[in-house]
Amino acid sequence: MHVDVALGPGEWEALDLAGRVAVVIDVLRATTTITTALSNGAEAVIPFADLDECRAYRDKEPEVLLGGERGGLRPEGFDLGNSPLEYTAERVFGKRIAYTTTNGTRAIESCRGAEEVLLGALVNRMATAEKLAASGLDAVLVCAGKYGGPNLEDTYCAGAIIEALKGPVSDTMRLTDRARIALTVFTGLRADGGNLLSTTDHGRDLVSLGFGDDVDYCGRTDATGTVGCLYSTEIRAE
Ligand code: 3SL
Repeated sequence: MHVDVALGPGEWEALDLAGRVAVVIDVLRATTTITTALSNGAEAVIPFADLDECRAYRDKEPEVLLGGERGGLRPEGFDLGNSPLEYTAERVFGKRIAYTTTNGTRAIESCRGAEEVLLGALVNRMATAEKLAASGLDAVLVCAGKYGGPNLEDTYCAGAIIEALKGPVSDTMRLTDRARIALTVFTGLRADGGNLLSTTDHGRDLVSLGFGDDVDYCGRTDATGTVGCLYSTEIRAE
């Protein structure tokens, strides 16, 4: 199994995704929030890179919830922001959610050429690795990053998923240099465990916006077995 990592948006365009599984990673907070919504029974999350397109979708389908953020905050007229803690079973069970964020939904959009697209985060790290191993396909872990470049939390999560993959496919796993960078970040920082996220650039921004509880939640490794998968235009639990 060949495993590559796109560390940030500058690397998305050159990716050859044909015949591969892409795993989108935006630990703070998009892929954690989508995973939480699905694990709390949301029927589907419909991702939009563009805010106006997301609103227009709800105009056509008034029963959907609108969720997401700009600048970390709930956009005007939205039902839900981007805090995973808002996506409780009471709010989302059985619902379809039209969802847009600054980086995460753009990263999902960039993976449409892949054979399969999974949504990975720390909260579903082991479950994501198991789905990857079961696919038998080569993998590209696509980090959302920040400010057009890499960030620590997504690189760390990519490394955590690769580490978890070692069990099932160690004999056949071939890592690119970028995948080895992610694994090295993970092995070097894993002792920091749950405290790591709050020390990152984006973690600090979220804490200063009052989302410290989100940052703690996003660091709960292997909290769920739910993995979102993109089916055409919708993300559903696999
Ligand atoms: O950019 C994104 O996709 C978001 O996850 C960013 S935030 O954590 O909601 O600020």
